[in-house]
Amino acid sequence: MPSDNEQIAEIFDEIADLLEIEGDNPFRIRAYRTAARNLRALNKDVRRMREAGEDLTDFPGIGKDLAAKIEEILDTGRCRALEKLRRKVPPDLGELLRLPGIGPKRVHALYHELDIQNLEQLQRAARDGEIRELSGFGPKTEARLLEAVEKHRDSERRFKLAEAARYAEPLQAWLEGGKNIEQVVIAGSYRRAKETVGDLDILVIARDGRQAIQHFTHYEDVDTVVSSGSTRATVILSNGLQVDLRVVPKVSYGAALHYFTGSKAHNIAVRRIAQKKGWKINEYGLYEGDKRIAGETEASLFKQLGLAYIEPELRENRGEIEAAREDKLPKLIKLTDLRGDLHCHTRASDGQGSLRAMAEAARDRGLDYLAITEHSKHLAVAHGLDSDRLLKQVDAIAELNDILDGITLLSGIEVDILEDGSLDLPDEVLDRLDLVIGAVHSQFNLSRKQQTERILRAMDSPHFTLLAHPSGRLIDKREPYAVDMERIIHQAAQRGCYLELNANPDRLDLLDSHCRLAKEEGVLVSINSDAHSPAAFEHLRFGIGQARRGWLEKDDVLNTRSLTALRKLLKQTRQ
Ligand code: DGT
Ligand code: CA
Ligand code: CA
Repeated sequence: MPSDNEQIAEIFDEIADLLEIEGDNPFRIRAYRTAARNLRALNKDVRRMREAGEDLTDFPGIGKDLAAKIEEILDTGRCRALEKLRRKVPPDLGELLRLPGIGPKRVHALYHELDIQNLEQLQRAARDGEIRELSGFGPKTEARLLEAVEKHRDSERRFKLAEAARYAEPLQAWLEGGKNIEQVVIAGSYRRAKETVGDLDILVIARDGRQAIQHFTHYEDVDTVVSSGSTRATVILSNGLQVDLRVVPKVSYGAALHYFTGSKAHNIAVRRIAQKKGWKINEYGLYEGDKRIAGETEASLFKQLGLAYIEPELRENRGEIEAAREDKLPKLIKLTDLRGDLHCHTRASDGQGSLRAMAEAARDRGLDYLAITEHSKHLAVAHGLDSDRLLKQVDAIAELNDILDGITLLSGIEVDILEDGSLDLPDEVLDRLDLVIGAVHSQFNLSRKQQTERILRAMDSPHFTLLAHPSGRLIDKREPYAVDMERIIHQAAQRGCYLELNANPDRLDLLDSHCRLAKEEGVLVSINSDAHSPAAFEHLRFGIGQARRGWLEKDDVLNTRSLTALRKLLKQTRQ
């Protein structure tokens, strides 16, 4: 189906959904639905038909009003009527409509009588027995709704990037071992290094599509084959992760890779550029009329469109296209740019390795320095160190440094920032360390103002070097605490201290948008593993992915500096 038709059909469907929830005129709603269906059934491109001078109102079900909307979408890529509706209706209500057993009338009632705006609220209300009280619902409907919403939320489950990688990498290796399979790449949000992925989108170049699909569906970890054909298949792995695989021809490989890497917002913006030039872009290539003018590689596609090559992590339509046009894209940081790691734990607090084991593991990853930063005493559950234990560790580190080859250990601490913003250890002890990481581990529920003041006050300490996991969020588990991050970043610039990007896959904190803000303010970011075991230096690669999503370059990152340069910078933060 031509992609313009699909785009317009999607817009019309969404308008119909929103009108239904609003309780609009049923005839009007049906007109949008019918038009969407007809557009999908049509095997001609509306754009071409219009350019050929055909009258859109000649189609079945398209009146003057809808024809005008189609023209608006073709010309501008936008639809103002939809935008207006979206502003009026809470954004997640449309999801409720997609549940079995719930139509627009019911969404209307749930919204207007119980103020239910999304699946989570629906689930809670059903569990609390509130829904049976509504007229026209009753206990049976409530139970059915609860079951439907739970099932739906299960299938909507997202996987943390690291967990997806544990499944994706062996699968990729399996595919690469397949007969006649030339190339395998995982596209989608996985390639963009999003913090979580909904499913995996794999592209394969193969001489024989059917054979490649066979090989895929026979992977040992496949739990269910949802569909399988000659060029595409969808399966669910044993952990519930869905994998879509497509076999693409070599000449279309770049176009397909670009299309299925996304994001959708980026794709739409790129498509607009092609349209402005009078070209057409889809997953098979970039076309001028019927002639393919690019698409075998992503590079050829960008080049033809007048854009510099855009790294996948930047493809979110957050300014990367404008930057590519002006050749002002950042040269993104790479894993091999890291020279050290400034945050890890040993058995002395809640880690699992000895000092030496951690040092050697970091060295084996190619790092030149590693800061040992245990918890402080306030965090009793993690066996936080008091002054005595910490000073003993400082001595032990000095001794070990004398005999270690190929890596230097630094003495630090991950000190608790107490509720009033003071640090959990006395100044004269902190003074003995190479660096001090301040961390919020308690009182997550302070008001935004109190939380901000607390952190700002901690940063004022003369020994403060680096703010650990600045937002405090745990992906899927704990929302970021309320805090004025802009002010904290601004203050870090004034004060001359740094922010951590904690690479633990459950955290990935600094958030990508805040990385960009830090860069703009000139605040260096330290990408730290927060390793609690020798194997956990592996986390650094996920931190790099996050930093790249935040537009960071080598020079924006503190621990790309040589040990000598780092020591100088650490000294400067002391006041
Ligand atoms: P996910 O799986 O939710 O983590 O996110 P993605 O980005 O992997 O999304 P997915 O799996 O639905 O689709 C893969 C890519 O395919 C997406 O990034 C862009 C492209 N794509 C999917 N649907 C559309 C669409 O309706 N329009 C356009 N232009 N591109 C789409
Ligand atoms: Ca995906
Ligand atoms: Ca997908």
